[in-house]
Amino acid sequence: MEVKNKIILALDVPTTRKAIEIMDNLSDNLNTVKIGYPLVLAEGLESVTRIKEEYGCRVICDFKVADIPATNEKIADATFKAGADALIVHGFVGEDSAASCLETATKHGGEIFLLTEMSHPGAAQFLQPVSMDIARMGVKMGIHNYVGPSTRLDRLKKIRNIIGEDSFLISPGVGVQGGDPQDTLEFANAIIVGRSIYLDNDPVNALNSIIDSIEL
Ligand code: BMP
Repeated sequence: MEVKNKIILALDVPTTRKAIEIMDNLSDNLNTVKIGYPLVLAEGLESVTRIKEEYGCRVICDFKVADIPATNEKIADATFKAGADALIVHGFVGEDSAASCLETATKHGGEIFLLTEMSHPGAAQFLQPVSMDIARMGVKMGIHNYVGPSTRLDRLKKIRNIIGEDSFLISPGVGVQGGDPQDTLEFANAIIVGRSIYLDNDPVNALNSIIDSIEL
């Protein structure tokens, strides 16, 4: 797979203006960005539409959707109408809630990513005991895309084993949270990187360094 497809930029910046400034410099080396609450709560879903139109990249909306099915449907509908290609959905809320997002995504020709286990220390508190069950639920539902932690590679490996080689697994936690790009890509198809790139004094160089470390 082309290295461009292996890095997803988390655009957790406070303004569309800042997002555009970063993307003007980095978009040649990226195919996919992840946009979440930090940007959308500040600037609205128009920020998603704008980035999609301006750069034509794949946009994953990270709204970690975790509500009842009827509300999930509305959230997913608004997200795909804004131009998102994919939506990140929590699994712990159960099959009906995730199914609602999956159906809505399919209606729009979009996809969902099922979040299994998270990368932060607190994930061990409540989520970890059920994360492999969430992955199994996703497989049963026929979900193709998953999110799993780069900060616990033993767990990421287990998730990969459950979802199988043909599923698409993306992994946050690389860089500031401690995950390593190359090690993570042993199990994940792509890494998600935010602060290590957009907070760097030289984001172009930061992205290129990650690309080089992957290509080695
Ligand atoms: P950073 O590289 O700055 O740590 O950003 C990681 C990104 O991935 C953030 O957008 C964060 O919300 C998201 N994320 C995560 O870090 N861990 C998870 O388990 C799930 C996430 O979506």
